[in-house]
Amino acid sequence: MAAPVQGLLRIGPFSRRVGVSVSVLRAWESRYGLFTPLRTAGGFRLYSFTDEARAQRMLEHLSSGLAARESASLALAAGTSVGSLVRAWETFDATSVHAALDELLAQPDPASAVSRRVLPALVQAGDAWAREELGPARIHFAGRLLEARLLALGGRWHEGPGPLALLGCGPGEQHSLGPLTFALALHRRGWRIAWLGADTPVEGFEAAARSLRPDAVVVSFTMAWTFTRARGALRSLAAEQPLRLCGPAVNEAACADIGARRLTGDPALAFAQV
Ligand code: B12
Repeated sequence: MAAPVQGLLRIGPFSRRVGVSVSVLRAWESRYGLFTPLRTAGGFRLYSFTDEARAQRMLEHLSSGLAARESASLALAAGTSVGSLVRAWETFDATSVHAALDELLAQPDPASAVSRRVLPALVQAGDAWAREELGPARIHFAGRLLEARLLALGGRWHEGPGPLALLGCGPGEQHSLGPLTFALALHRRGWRIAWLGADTPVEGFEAAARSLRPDAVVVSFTMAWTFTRARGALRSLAAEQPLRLCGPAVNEAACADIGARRLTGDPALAFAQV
């Protein structure tokens, strides 16, 4: 029997969260095996983010006019590995995280799988976890394991004859998954990658660029304060190097002011912009 885990919901709150009555949820579970709740020592069922995602998919299929059985099998089939990934993040189960990522990343273009499937799940789960006591720990656990896997995929990305991109996160900035995904996609299109990682001083980019002479320098910012603080230094960097800025904190007007170009859209597809 599993002990109660913070962030899991009993059937009443779960029913309110997804907007479906308790009796209908029970029917979906017993007839179609739609949910896989944990059991408390006292025998209560506890529903997770994965169950919530399945309920949402079930509702979408039902509203598109499909029968319940068909909706349930589609809801179960779609996102099986993302569902198990989120469940594994929630329970700090590193073995299952790696198993789900093995499946998700085992394809010719892993950057696309990361961008379309893994990161949206992380953002959605992260925003939900942010309200919970265990939330920061889960975000760190999930984010750092994913970062390690993406870096492992880039193990030999410095090799090859192609143009060179120097990439990393700006000073104070730990959010590396967007630029890492971009770097993987760029490497797949023939670029070599020099990765400076999280929290890199602008002077670090400057010195590395003088030494490596890259064809593009890409700096990422997620939080407004890290970007605002770095703007002056970025202006000097842009005067010397082919600077591109990316991430949610960056906007067109600031890039124009700095003298840099902005990379936008899906990190797995933005290689066409360099
Ligand atoms: C994972 C995560 C972390 C991990 C990061 C691990 C890692 N190696 O990256 C860790 C645990 C380190 C972390 C720490 C913190 N985090 Co955090 N984190 C997240 C989370 C859950 C996901 C971020 C992510 O990777 N998203 C995936 C990217 C690709 O999506 P995106 O950022 O939305 O970017 C879009 C576009 O901008 C574009 N894009 C992004 N990068 C690039 C690159 C290129 C080249 C291109 C073309 C496009 C592009 O693609 C995306 C989709 O279109 C978000 C939740 C959220 N709602 O975003 C919070 C979030 C970003 N974190 C937040 C905060 C507050 C923090 C902390 C301050 C928390 C704390 N007190 O410790 C620290 C700050 C650390 C620091 N100094 O940077 C806030 C930021 C609020 C804000 N805007 O200021 C968020 C939004 C959570 C929230 N709802 O409050 N975090």
